[in-house]
Amino acid sequence: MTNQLRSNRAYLALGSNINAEYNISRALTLLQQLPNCTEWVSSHWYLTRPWGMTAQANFINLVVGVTTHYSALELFAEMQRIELALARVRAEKNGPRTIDLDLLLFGDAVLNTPRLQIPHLGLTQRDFMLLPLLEIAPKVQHPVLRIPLATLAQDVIDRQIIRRCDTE
Ligand code: PH2
Ligand code: MG
Ligand code: MG
Repeated sequence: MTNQLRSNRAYLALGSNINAEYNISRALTLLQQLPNCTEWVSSHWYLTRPWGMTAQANFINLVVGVTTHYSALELFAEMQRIELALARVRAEKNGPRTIDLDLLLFGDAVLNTPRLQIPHLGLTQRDFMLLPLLEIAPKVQHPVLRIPLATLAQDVIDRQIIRRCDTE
């Protein structure tokens, strides 16, 4: 059930490497139409090398922040609905995708279910999640490790970011 009184600040990662500019714009429009969600902010868009399965097109990645009255599971369900609306077909693990919406942080929540893990398990290893997140939330702490994400960002070994896109 939606709790109308409590709100949380959540951070979502967006990624696409099929028709990326179009699909990311569509996803942002659909996200911003969600009820129970206000104060959207967006990082810049970043052109990134594929992580994991490397024989695929470069990605565009960014992170958005939102204040929401949804629970984490409710917000995640809405994100999955938007992925389906954008005709995401889950073919290969880490393979090409029209849109990927990942929930990085949800307030101070720590969640470990088969469907959803918060913080996102890739957050501390992926520069394309950490750097855009720090752009819009420079002081945010890791809810388990209780240290600033800015400190963790210094230790990221794999660097996927090629450059910031100058149009967005
Ligand atoms: N997402 C993946 C796998 N690899 N690589 C980049 N650069 N950006 C992504 O968003 C990405 C990826 C699985 O979700
Ligand atoms: Mg992902
Ligand atoms: Mg995903």
